[in-house]
Amino acid sequence: MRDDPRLPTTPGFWRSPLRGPWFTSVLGLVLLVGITVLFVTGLLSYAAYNPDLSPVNDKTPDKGLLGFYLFAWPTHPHWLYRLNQGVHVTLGITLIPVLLAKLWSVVPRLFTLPPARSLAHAAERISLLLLVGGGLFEFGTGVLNVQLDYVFPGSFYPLHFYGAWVFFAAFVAHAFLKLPTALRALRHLREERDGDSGLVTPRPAAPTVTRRGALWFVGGGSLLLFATTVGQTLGGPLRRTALLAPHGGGDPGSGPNGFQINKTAAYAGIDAAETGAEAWRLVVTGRTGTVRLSRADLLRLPLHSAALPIACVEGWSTADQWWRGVRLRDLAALVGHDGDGHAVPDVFVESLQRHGAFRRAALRANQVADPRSLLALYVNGEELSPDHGHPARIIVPAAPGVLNTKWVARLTFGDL
Ligand SMILES: Nc1nc2c(c(=O)[nH]1)N[C@H]1C(S)=C(S)[C@@H](COP(=O)(O)O)O[C@H]1N2
Ligand SMILES: [Mo]
Repeated sequence: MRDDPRLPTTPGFWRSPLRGPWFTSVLGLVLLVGITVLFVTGLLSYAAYNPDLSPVNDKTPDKGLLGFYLFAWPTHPHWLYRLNQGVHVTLGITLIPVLLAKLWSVVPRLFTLPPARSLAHAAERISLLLLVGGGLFEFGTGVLNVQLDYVFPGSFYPLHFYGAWVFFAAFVAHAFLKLPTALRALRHLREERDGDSGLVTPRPAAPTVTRRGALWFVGGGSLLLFATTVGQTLGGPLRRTALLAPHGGGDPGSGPNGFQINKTAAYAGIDAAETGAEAWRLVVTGRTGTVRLSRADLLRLPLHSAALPIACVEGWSTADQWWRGVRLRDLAALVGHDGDGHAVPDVFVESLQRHGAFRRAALRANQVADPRSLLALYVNGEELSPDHGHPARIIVPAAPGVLNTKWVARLTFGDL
């Protein structure tokens, strides 16, 4: 029974002559580098959300020690989040063929019998379960988030965050155990010495492609995904090549407001009646009380310009746009945070929107203090369009798009 080649638990069931330590090792080393970069850019992306600022940004209040590295996300250089997230999403998508090929190359071992030869072997197999499960989970939730427009709004963050720690812990253990074997396999480039890897089939079928050919095939798949994704983080005509990117590609229209829109005013339930000059007031609260400002009041304050991108967690971003509006720190000064022994504090931003995960956001003091952080009224010389947040939106250098709240109604300054 144990030798029946019709059963996947029998080594002879797996017949591809491609499988072997060399093939697995090449793919494994690519993933070692790639997944490490994914982990680092992922943690940085998480830090960029100000996840420790209550009451709204903190979607993972139980992170405990896992938030050890959180720091005040900087505002320089202004394209920092655009680069970080472009690398995270583009690289993640590009690595999918490599991940699948790697799993394919080791699949016979999934069926090895007996399931555990010893305690150490059992521990190793459990760690592999976390590795494969965690990997599929992280790539899966990432792709779903990018493609399906937040199928799990809000809960994506804790899922992808805690999943990343589980996955990466198993990944580090696996890399530690396997790196010597992988390097050895690469050094013996030609001779396929199986050792006890259990990867080489005892019953090879006739080859239809060489190992190198198979690697080119995987690499070609990665290249294709890269070429149809990367356009969403690049500006100009290349954006049209982002065939796989749901928001980043396509045609956002032309003119000053002609750049990507995440949620439209209609989607967010913003009624033109509440954004008109008659109805709309900005309510600003701080140390010395509350002031209510009409759009005309805002226009009498000093206006400043800044060239800044919108960079979404989904990986798409815009080139720099010219925003014009009132500095956040000037608004803070109106309510008693004037720098005169009263340092600029954090701010809690609320929009007119009544439902949705991104209707509110918290910004940190260093973001409020930056002279390029604006409550923008204009973009590229024109009033903001309804979809880009008319009558006023937040724009902060180097911050994730989700912190750039549109249709702002209320700013509350104070330490959060
Ligand atoms: N009120 C409100 N502001 C919001 C959002 C939202 O859904 N509601 N989406 C945010 C996200 S996730 C991004 S990426 C940017 C996109 O800005 P844009 O649509 O002007 O490109 O707006 C941010 N501001
Ligand atoms: Mo976003």
